[in-house]
Amino acid sequence: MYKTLCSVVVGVVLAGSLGCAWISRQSAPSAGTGPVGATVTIENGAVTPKTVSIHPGQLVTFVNKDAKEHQMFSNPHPVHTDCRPMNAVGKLTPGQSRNTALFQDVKNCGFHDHGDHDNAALQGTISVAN
Ligand SMILES: [Cu+2]
Repeated sequence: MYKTLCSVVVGVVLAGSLGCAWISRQSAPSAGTGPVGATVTIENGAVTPKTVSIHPGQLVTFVNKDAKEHQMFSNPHPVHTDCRPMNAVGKLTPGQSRNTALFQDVKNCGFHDHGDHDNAALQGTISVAN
């Protein structure tokens, strides 16, 4: 259908190729560039995986499959200022899940459970890279 449309556009307008390029870009499916870059699961008192990799413009989903509440925030404790998109997760009751905000800066973002901030099993890193 788009091919037919493009032929018409090329026949009528000298700049038809530009129009066709625009149309194919609009109709192309997104290929692995959706907003959800990774998922971190909290289960049996630990985060899995400990490190996830995403691209700028993506977010991470945190899922609490543990039996207790967890409060997931950016490092460093207690100010949580390194990677503010991380702080959108916050408190997760058992069974709850929430997304971070979109990460834009290329950097490594450490996170921890604010209620158990020295527990290495509840610490991890979101690697944001192009
Ligand atoms: Cu904290």
